[in-house]
Amino acid sequence: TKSLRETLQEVIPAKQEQLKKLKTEHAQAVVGEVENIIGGMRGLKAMLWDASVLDPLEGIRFHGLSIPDCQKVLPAAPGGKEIIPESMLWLLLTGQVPTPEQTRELSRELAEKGELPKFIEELVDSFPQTLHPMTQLGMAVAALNHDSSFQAAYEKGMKKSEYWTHTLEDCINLIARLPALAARIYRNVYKPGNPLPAINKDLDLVGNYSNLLGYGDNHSLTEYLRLYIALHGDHEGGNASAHTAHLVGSTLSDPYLSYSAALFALAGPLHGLANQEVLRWQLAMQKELGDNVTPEQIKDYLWKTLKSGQVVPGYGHGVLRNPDPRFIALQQFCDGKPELKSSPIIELVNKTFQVAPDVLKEHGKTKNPYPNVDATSGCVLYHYGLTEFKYYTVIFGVSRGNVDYPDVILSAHIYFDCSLGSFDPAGVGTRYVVAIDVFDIPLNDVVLISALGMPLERPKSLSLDAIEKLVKKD
Ligand code: NMX
Ligand code: MLT
Repeated sequence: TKSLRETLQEVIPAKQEQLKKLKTEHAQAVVGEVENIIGGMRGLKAMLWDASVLDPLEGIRFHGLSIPDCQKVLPAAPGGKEIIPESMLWLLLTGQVPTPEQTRELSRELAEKGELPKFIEELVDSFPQTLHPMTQLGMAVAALNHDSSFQAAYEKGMKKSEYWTHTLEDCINLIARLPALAARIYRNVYKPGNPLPAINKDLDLVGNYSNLLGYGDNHSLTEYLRLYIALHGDHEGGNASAHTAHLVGSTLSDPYLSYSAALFALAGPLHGLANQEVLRWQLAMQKELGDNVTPEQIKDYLWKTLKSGQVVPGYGHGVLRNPDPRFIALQQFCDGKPELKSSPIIELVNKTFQVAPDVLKEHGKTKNPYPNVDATSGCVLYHYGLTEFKYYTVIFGVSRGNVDYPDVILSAHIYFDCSLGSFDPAGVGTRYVVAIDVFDIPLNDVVLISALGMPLERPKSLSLDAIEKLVKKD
């Protein structure tokens, strides 16, 4: 059985070769035009991203596999049925489906490396309980770079060709420590004084996380968390948190710092924080309308939200133009469990889904009137009794750390001197050709962005294969 490192050792040279060829043979090839600099860069092809592609109608595919495909082929935890982040991580990094043995070996390695350094425990314990859990997570992750293998090797003058091995080591150590870190934050903020169990070396990553959170006996919730965390892992390269990590990683900041930066992008209400906002909004609706709400009442409530100038949380997307298949997968999980299907909060989510798209279409602003993953993800946690909704984005963050960021950071480090796109900041609003050989995407002036209320940045990424296909047409 090959380990993750051995598998990557085989996969990476081929990717490097593919990139080199692309650069040498097609450096001047035009891959698109910049049309929308003041529109949050929607559709701008400006990043290399190999692991996943987001189709507006079909949704996400991970190395070509849809969510139902992944549910068929990716190994689950022993005694479980749902996909787990370890098998998703393997697929995203290598493009290959791991065997159950390879998945178990990775779970074991993560469990063995899962303890937190003492100074991190002390740091987290010193945070005020009132500090938002996402702020705590981001700060503690940044501090974990005290032990960065990448940083230490860089100081000693490592060669570029060695970057990825140290990056991988940092990523594995970081992922391994996330359950203990995220659970400690939960314990300190919501259950102070409760003891934290030791990491069980025979459990998978989420099995341990659930246990540390105090829900280890709830098999159904643990399975939900496995699915949730595996599914949230990657959503191509342009989403706000992934491209933050990509940008920071490209400076050769180590993985801890890159992931920490990404977490702070995820903490915004238009991005990952939407899962807490959805629950807040649905509970307010429930409080105002009571039980047995009718579609007509929900419709009026939606209009009230829209007319007060707020967005309907959990609806709309920068790329998707159909219901998010991650939302569908979580709904299907609930459909298979009678107690979830009849849960008042899940029923309300379903009833809202029946009405909201037509209201949003009539409202006429959003390009996508359908639910995204956040429309249901937090509400299911609420049903299970995990009701502390300011914590929900931490779980989203654990997921992105598990799967997405290693890919971001590895790409950034492997392909560090790769050049993919440029535009002239003076040319706002005009059309610029994006050639493959220039590498200079200027940083926007953040003050200006907030002063003008410019939209969320969300460019489009392309895989190596897709770029190759595109430029070969020239
Ligand atoms: N409710 C009300 N108005 C909306 C909504 C919504 N759910 N979605 C978009 N709009 C408005 C948007 O504010 C914009 O208005 P204006 O012209 O006044 O600036 C207009 O519709 C056009 O926006 P779009 O091009 O459709 O959306 P965009 O790509 O700019 O933004 C989101 C995407 C996700 C930021 C946006 O749909 C939104 O704010 N949704 C609610 C928050 C949410 O659920 N975020 C979670 C996204 C998924 N995630 O996990 O990160
Ligand atoms: C994500 O999972 O990152 C969100 O759906 C937002 C996005 O893809 O832009």
